[in-house]
Amino acid sequence: EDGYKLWLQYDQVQDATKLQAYRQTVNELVVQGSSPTLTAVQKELQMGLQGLLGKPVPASKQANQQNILVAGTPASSALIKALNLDAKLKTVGDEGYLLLTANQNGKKQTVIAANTDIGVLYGSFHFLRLLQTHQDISNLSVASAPKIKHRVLNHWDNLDRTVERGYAGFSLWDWHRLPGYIDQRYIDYARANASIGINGTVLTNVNANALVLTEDYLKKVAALADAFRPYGLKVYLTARFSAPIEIGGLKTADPLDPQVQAWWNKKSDEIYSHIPDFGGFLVKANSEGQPGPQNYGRNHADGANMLADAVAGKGGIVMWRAFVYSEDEPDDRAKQAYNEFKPLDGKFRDNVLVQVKNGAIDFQPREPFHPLFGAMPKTPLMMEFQITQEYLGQGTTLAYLSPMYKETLEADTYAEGKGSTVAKVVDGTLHNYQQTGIAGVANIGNDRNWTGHLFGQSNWYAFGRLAWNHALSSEEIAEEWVKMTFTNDNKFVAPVKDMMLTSHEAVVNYMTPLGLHHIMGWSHHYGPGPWIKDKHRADWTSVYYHKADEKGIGFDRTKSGSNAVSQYFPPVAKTYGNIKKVPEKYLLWFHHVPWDYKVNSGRTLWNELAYRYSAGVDSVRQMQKTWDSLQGKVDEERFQHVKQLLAVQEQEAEWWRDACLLYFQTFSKRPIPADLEKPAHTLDYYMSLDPKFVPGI
Ligand code: BDP
Repeated sequence: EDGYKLWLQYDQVQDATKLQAYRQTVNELVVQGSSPTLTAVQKELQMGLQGLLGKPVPASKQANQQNILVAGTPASSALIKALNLDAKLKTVGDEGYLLLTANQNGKKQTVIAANTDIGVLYGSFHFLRLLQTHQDISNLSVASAPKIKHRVLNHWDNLDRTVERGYAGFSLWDWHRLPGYIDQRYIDYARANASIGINGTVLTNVNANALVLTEDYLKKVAALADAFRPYGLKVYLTARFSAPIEIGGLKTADPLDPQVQAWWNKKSDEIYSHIPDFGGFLVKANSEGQPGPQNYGRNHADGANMLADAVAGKGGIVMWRAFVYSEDEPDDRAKQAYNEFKPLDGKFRDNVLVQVKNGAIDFQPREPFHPLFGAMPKTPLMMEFQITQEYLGQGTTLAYLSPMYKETLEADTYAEGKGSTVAKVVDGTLHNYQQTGIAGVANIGNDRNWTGHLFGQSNWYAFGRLAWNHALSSEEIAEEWVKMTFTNDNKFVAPVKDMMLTSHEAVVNYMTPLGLHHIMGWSHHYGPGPWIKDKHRADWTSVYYHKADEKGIGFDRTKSGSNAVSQYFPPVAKTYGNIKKVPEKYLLWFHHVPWDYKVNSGRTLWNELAYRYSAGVDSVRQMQKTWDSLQGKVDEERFQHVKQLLAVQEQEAEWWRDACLLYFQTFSKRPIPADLEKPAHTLDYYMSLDPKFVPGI
């Protein structure tokens, strides 16, 4: 097994009692009605059941037998209609579904019912998951609906198939062979997304290329959209703000210029003529060199609204990113997005969502939640998480990210008093947003196993599951994923789940403990580079963020420093701003702390730092031991893949620990505690390694 099948393995159920019960319950499959999505439903159920039950399940248009599985909508299926589910179906909306055990004309039925075909497909995947994870299906009563409307992957894929911050090969989109050639991968990609409820995909990099908006490319995009459509996956594109100049021959891209507006309107017509259900645009503007409305003295709302108007009549949306910070701005980078966007609250069209990264810097291994969440009650804010591990060890690191996502989602903004969690902002319940969305920067490439590191699949999976239902626990999600991907054998599931649940903290410990951030190698962000300084942008150096000196370490974001804490609502500002109250995990994010400051453990800050770095390494070694003990419980191919990568990760963890401690020691001038492992090399050695990883330097 090479991992291609992801969590949709559909291996035969090994538990004999369960197998027998499932076989009895599902004698026959009845999917009435016809549509591409219902065809996908039938195909998936037949394939899944054949695998799981170890025998084909006959499909029929009539209920001939006892113990049938019926899937459909009241509109497409007389059997579903006869169940009179209207009241229940009302509660699950356009994409939700019911899983029920029912009796009709004396025949026992297992029912997958929804208002729409896509709801039926989501329900079918849920049903299969129950079997994949050995749940009881004899008396089903499930109602499920997504909490967030737009659940979207962001591919940072370039048209030459390189992937920005991608560590799993090249882009899945084979532009050269499109539109004529539809790779089976596209279908399997759509299946995988549908299985976790992801309903949108932005095909192209936020650092955008206008070419994708030309006729030839639109035909290719349309072919992908056609392949994805039965699976409920809408296609979106990134819009390069200067496209009217680059491909339209105009002299300006000023959003208030009527010619520019007309160009986008026409472009939108053209796009929709190829892709009638086109989702809309994702835009990175006036950020890291991307053009935007500010080039013309306009603001983000002017830019977003122009594009929003172009797609509004066709049901499109604009996801306008709030990831902005300027090298000319002397203020703390962490404050800039808030300062720019907060005053624009209420100024955006109804079909604009402002897409905000989970934290105010940039996808660090750990960040406190972005202060914009809760601060824009009149503007739907959508969450942007990073699934690809840009700052998290990239392709060689096992880090299960659900705990990181949950940490942000569960954080309390106090925007409307206690309990105003980020999740409630994002799902729209706090401020009654009409549009809601969540995006994950994809970790998917054309590697055979999709994500490079096999465990990267769990992050794609977790993102989708949380996008559907952010109330799920990281543990539940891990358990599902392990069972579906590998086995239900609890001797495997329990230790692997534990390993996953501790893995993110392990990485935080050996990279950026106690609130440290952005100390990775210059530009590539792989490996330690706390010594990075004197570059053309201060806010891309490490010393800007850790501020280590003889006295201590950390970024003072309290009143005595940048006062970034003031952007949070008062209860949060008070907690984060108080060195005694701030959660220790954010200590150095908000405070410049003396080396001898006593932390919760009773140790000095310096010693604590040393212990944390070491603990991170120890955790990786523990993961190795756990994995080694599981040889034989998983196929050798996947076993060896993970084993080798864990060995690489151990070396990286040591590298991080040693490089960071030696470097910070030049300021702290204190010894590494005697009971800890000593660095293997000198600081000069580690500093000499770094640039070699950077092409062109
Ligand atoms: C940073 C990446 C950069 C992206 C940027 C973004 O380093 O490659 O273009 O974010 O999100 O994390 O736009």
